[in-house]
Amino acid sequence: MSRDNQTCSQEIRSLLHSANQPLILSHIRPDGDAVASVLAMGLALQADGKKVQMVFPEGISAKFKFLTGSDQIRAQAEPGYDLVIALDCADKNRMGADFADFNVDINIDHHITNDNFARQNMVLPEEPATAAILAQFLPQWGFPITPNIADALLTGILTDTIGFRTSNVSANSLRLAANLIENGANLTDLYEKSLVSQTYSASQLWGFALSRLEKKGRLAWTSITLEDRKKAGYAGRDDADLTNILSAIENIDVSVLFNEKDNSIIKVSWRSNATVNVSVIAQCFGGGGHPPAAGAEITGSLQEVQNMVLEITDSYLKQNKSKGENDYGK
Ligand SMILES: [Mn+2]
Repeated sequence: MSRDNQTCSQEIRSLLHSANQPLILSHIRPDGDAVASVLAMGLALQADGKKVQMVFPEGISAKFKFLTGSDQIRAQAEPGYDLVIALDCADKNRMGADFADFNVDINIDHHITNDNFARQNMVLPEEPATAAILAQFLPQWGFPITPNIADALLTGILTDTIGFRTSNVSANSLRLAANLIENGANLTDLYEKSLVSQTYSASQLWGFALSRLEKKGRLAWTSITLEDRKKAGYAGRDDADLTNILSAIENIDVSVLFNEKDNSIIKVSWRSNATVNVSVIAQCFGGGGHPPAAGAEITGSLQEVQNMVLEITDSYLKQNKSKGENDYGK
């Protein structure tokens, strides 16, 4: 760890210990890592006797409600907090409209696009999940990993790495996971609940969306429409993990999912293999993310957004190919 990170880690440790009423936030449309990181930090600080607030303005997916502490999650912050912690959140706007102007004390994240918006910023883009950062540092900061905290952290790592299969998984990530299992996390149970099990309506939603699957060269895409959602009876606003299915198609470098929301907003999600950095494309559209997985929200009709995004993604792929190099780095 660099000297800067070491100093930052010590500052974070003392901020965490001197707080009495920490407020813990993450990003809008929370994924498994967001929920898991907030719960792990929340449970750790609670065990230390602090009055903790864990806030997600839109609530969390039913999928993660099996995690201990999820019943304490609230939609709004109550006054009285004395420390603001943002986890897995690349910038303040991603915290949601309610919190975008908050002064954040601690920012712990692994997004390469993080703009260091807090007083103390521990941003480690080489880590595959924010939960992996917490799994490393919570014990160093003096907060023991209980079985419930271990379950949360392993869920965060599992979901962000799609079951340890993203290219940023290292031997160290597996050692961290092994430690979590030794601390009481149940790998089989968490894997089933967070990655394998799907509702019937989610499976139907996949069917409707996959019936429109298309590809051009090494680019594949499809969409989820509002109509699909209605027909499938799918209540969630997310993509039912369809991106994980798209990213499994062979001989494809980049897959794109267009998810139609209300009010002419299209959520676009890019996934890539190790040769293309899709966070660069997402940033062109005001979004962000990681080299292998990025997203943006674009206003327009599904058709308009699809045409525009596919054109730019395709030309980026061609450019990437003609450069003959891999700017994904490692
Ligand atoms: Mn994450």
